[in-house]
Amino acid sequence: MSEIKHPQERTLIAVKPDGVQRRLVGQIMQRFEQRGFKLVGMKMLQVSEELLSQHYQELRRKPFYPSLLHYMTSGPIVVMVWEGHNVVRTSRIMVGDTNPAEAQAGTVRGDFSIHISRNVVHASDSVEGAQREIQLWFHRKELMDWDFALGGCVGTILYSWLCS
Ligand code: IDP
Ligand code: MG
Repeated sequence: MSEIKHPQERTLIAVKPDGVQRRLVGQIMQRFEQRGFKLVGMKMLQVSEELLSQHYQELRRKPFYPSLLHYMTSGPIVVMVWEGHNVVRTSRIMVGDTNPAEAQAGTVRGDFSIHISRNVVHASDSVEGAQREIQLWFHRKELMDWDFALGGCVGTILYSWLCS
């Protein structure tokens, strides 16, 4: 059996301060692991307004931007990079609508939140956006390019279609 390597898509997921304070980090991570995505980066930090203004550059002129800054700097966040087939689109579906009132049950926002100003989690909204955000939040060496230690197809059976 030979293993075919494909370039894998990556996305940025962050548990926002309300998610950390409500002890939801584990449950949110579990959903991504359970789905089959691969964790390649993770850290906890108190984010600066400078970094946030770059992250949310498209929202700087929105009326809610000052309250968004206040919310996002109200405590530490946990920021992660997840990898896998179609991870950007699939994570947006898993996270649910920006407004939790519209988010489907079964999504992170639909299960854990009720108001748009406290929606628990961030997920990149496009492949290009994800690349920009990953570069903004992580140094290259903070991202782990790991694989199944035993190589070949051992372990990849559950998580990948790359074995042939
Ligand atoms: P997204 O997080 O689903 O990608 P965006 O439109 O990119 O949604 O907005 C970024 C974040 O800004 C939202 O997750 C939410 O925290 C906040 N936000 C967006 N719209 C509103 C609003 O109308 N009132 C308050 N906060 C908002
Ligand atoms: Mg967004």
